[in-house]
Amino acid sequence: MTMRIAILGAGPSGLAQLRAFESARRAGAEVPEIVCYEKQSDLGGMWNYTWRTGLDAYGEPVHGSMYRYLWSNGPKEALEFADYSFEEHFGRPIASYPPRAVLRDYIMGRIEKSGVRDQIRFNMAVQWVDYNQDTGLFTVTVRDLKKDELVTEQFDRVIVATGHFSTPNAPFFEGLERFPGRVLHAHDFRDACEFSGKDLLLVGSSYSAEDIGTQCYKYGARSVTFSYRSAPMGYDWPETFEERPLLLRLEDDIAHFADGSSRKVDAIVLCTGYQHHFPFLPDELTLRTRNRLYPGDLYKGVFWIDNPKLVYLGMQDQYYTFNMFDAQAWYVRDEILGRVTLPDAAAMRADSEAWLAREEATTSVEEDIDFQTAYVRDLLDATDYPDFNVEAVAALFKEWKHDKQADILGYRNRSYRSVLTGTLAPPHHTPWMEAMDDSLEAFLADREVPQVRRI
Ligand code: FAD
Ligand code: NA7
Repeated sequence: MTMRIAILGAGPSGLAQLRAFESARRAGAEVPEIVCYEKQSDLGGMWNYTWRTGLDAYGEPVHGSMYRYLWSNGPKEALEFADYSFEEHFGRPIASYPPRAVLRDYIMGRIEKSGVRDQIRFNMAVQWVDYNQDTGLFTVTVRDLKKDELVTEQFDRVIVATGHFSTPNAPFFEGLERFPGRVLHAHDFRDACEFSGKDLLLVGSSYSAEDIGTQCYKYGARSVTFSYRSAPMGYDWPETFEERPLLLRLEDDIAHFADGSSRKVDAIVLCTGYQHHFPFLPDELTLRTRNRLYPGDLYKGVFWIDNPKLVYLGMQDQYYTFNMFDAQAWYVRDEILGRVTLPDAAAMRADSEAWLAREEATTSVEEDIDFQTAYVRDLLDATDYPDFNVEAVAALFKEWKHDKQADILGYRNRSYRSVLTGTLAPPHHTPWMEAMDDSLEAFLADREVPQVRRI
């Protein structure tokens, strides 16, 4: 009987897995039967924008955490698929920091070209996965959302690619329940225009805080106060920004901070990160980790050591994204096709722990970038994924960090060189702070299309 594989999720990670098998099939390999379950009605994962928050049309938790006016927060040259350049997709060089719709178009382009869409079953939400020790098979139970029916199928392998930026980590602060303004987690943030003219408090000091803060400023917020738990971000912020230590409590609309200071705010966004959440997995198969570069219990960052027939893709905190998911997917494919053999459990655990220790020893962003670069390099060297100069991408990430530090509102105006094509990206027609329209059409136009500013 043909081996059967279930891929859970059709975001960039799940799509990377489909694409990896397809490339082997086209090269003449016999590949397993693959079923990819996706609860949304289209592929693209997080890159699909939805206006919905809370529950979707079928009562499932809304996956999307992306918002309107979201532009890539890293240069596109750092995430380029090694087998499909931006230049190939768009037919010409484009600027380094595209808005969400442009990146989604790029993801879709590779997939439509590879013809794997037929393997995806849309509107199918995975409810439960069981492993039977006796048969060595997984039973996957999925709700067909349109028919409102449960469907059960058996598989030899399960690949979890459901992402980890959808279930909010939402801490409580005393007085929050009586705060008179709007309180939301970044997961539910959709439109910066809502906060025009307002004094905003953002709790957190990482990517979401920084990006939602600068967005809100761009679209007219009166002031932005960040509250950090560990350390301030330390950018050269505009005058109406400030960074304060941890929020201790709220009294009505007055926020009190750990340094004894206070200020009145109109709305609060908890930019406090996400939980790895797998409600469809039994305890013994569930990955438990904080957001880190090397989650434990996984060999090569992907194989569940206690039962390597279960794989997790894309569960790392991410400098690298699309190209790292590809490197993982190609490696997983080769193990499934018998081209790579896994060592015994003790050796896998020792290897994983060595990586964990190495991650824990890093002391700077540069070392973190080097760490993830070494991880991607380790995977790349073992497969036929088109080799790309991952060390040159690491240099891009360091340049990006430097550019951000130098100019948090202007770093998206910079251009970087593709390590695939050697092309230096052209500048965008409009500085990011003035580019109010985030559509694909506006981005790809020769110049800014005038529009009314909606504030
Ligand atoms: P996801 O994209 O999250 O896809 C997971 C898929 O699994 C989804 O389609 C979901 O519907 C599906 N799924 C989940 N549960 C189930 C279930 N039970 N049954 C069936 N299907 C299910 N990365 C960048 O490279 N650049 C950026 O600028 C950038 N900005 C970001 C901004 C925000 C606000 C967020 C949240 C993330 C950002 N990222 C960015 C990271 C982004 O998450 C990755 O680029 C990428 O989307 C991760 O791919 P994934 O396939 O692992 O997960
Ligand atoms: P991150 O990068 O995981 O960061 C979470 C932030 O939330 C970080 O600054 C944490 O502080 C802070 N945090 C977490 N818990 C608390 C509590 N209890 N109190 C105060 N602050 C807290 O998540 P992001 O949402 O920023 O980014 C995730 C992805 O979304 C990323 O890929 C982006 O591109 C978009 P810490 O530093 O740990 O003290």
